[in-house]
Amino acid sequence: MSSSVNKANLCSLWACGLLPLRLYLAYFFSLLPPLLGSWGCVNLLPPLPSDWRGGGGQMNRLLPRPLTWLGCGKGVVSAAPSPLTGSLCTRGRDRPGGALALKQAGGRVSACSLRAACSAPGDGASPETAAVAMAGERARSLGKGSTAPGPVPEGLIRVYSMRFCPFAERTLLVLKSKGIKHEIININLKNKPDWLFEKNPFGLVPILETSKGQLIYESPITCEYLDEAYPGKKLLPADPYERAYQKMLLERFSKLPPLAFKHLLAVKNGEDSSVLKAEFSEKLGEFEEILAGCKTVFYGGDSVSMIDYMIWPWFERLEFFQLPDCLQHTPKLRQWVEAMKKDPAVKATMTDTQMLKGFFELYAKNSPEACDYGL
Ligand SMILES: N[C@@H](CCC(=O)N[C@@H](CS)C(=O)NCC(=O)O)C(=O)O
Repeated sequence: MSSSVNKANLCSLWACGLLPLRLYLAYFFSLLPPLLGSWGCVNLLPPLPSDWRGGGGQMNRLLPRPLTWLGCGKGVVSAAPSPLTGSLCTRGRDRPGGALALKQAGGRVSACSLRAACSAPGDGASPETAAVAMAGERARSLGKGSTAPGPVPEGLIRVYSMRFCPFAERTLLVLKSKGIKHEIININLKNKPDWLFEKNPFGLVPILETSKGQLIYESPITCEYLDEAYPGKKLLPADPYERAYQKMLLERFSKLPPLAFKHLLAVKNGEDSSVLKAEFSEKLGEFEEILAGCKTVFYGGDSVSMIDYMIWPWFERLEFFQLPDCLQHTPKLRQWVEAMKKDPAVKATMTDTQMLKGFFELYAKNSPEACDYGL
């Protein structure tokens, strides 16, 4: 053990080994508050390795090298497997904006933000919210003042996302459809971290980051990158004309999202939305005709391909955009929607309309809580 780990930290290190076990047991048996007291646990990335549960001794074995605690916003970092891929226990109540740095002896420094840290029991948080993931689909978003997450671990790709973003959903659909191992970092788009602009000069999500530090943004580009860089089922056709055709369809479709958004705003503001609705329906009619011409279930054949995923998030949101009856005169599109709903990647990324509405209520008010709605 490094000499720079003082006695107090050493104790915490051992204590922490017992905590994940306690946390998980407590979690399952709903006994979290009495068992944990003022301790909390932030689940950083993938699930704990099974031997984590063995307690302090085994936890030490999990650490490849001794770990030095360097600093933490509020609370005390006890221990973490490195490089930040397991569970991190902190003592006390971690407040958004806290940051910490962890250093492996002789290794690199990893920084991570406690913006998404746990709510300590007794904070009014339910036992279910006492453990909050920093990375993951349901992780709280990182905002201004947060530290940029450290390097992406080998074998993973990171996506900077926002839980309600239809553009980011495209990227997630491709990640899930191809079974690509990934981690999700949610971004607070109403209170953006400064470092977001270093990842994407437009300051938008989605963004992909590779373990080599490469950054890829703009949803169609992220999706094409994933399709090309990863093996398995190819979502874009191999034939150059078919590929170009899908891209032309996407270009045509790109007129629909702004219309849907304008329609939603008009309805929300009590304005006359009928012209916008008619325009949206007309464009949808073009997609009905195209599908009828394909004579297949999906736009690229009888299995889902890239163009289906690219346009799906807006069909999923028709009710949210207050446009559900737009499919009344488009039977082919209705069949397509039903077929899409059976796709595993689509099932895994669906968001409930009520959640979308709740998010948008806050988003429209520029609330910094919007992106974390429902967490
Ligand atoms: N053309 C971009 C659009 C992405 C986009 O607009 N993302 C929204 C979230 S749904 C965003 O980041 N908004 C932040 C902002 O507008 O400042 C793409 O396809 O990736």
